[in-house]
Amino acid sequence: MRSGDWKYWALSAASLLGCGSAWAVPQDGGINFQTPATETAKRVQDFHNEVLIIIVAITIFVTGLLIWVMLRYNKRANPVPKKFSHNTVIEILWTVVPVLILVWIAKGSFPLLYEQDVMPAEAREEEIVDIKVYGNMWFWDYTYNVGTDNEFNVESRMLKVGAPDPSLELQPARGDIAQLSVNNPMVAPVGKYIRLKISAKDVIHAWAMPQFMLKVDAMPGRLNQLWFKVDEPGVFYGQCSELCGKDHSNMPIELRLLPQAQYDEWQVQYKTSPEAARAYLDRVQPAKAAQVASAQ
Ligand SMILES: [Cu+2]
Repeated sequence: MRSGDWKYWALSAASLLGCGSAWAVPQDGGINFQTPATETAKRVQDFHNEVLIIIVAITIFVTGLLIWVMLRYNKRANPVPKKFSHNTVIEILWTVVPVLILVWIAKGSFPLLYEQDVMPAEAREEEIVDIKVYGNMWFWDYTYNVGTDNEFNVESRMLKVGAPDPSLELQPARGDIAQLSVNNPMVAPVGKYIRLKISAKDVIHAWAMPQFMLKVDAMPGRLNQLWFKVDEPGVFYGQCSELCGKDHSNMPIELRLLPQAQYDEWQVQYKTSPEAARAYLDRVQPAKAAQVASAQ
């Protein structure tokens, strides 16, 4: 899509108005959030919109005050200034009103932070899937079936044009997206509560998934937690969001959500070989088809 295109402007205007769109991947010229894919993400975006209104109102009010003071009380307009230096009423007001605004923002913000971290009480044990996420310089690795005999680890590395290793070659025909697609995507089942245990093996990274409005630092020596539940299969993209070194930009996150049966089969295939698992993923969920479907 080119910026001269009428569609570009129409869609930009639509996203400005908060209508959103069904895009699953970042788009050229996009300025709003990606479409929320979880209930939590919807609530976070709604909260963002509320806070935006408050910020705009405060900015207009303060700008208006400044202009009024500059025009009304400059040396020419007001040659003999008054000498008073206190006004109790106004001083109480400009303390209490901002405090009330901040309390109101905190009231909306803290429950959301808690919600992103702690799974809802209705999540039953058999609906919870734990995946360990580790940041490394400069790739992610994911551990599945943590603590069981079936535990295995998958390294997820960014695909590039002209990569020295052929398995890391970017294939746009397959639906690969530069800077976002990886060799071994993270895979999780739909309709389950996916609980992520996030840490790092060297420096601080951050696991971020815009469509879920989730982001948390991956800290060496510390375990952070996030969870999400999505009811439709799909392909989601995120990136490391903590400047972690020279190849920070080489740490995208590609997440494939599959129905449980396909998730189980992907695990079986991965035991055979990572290549077999990748081929299976491309067969059941071609990234290109997912992009086309979500752009409609
Ligand atoms: Cu990183």
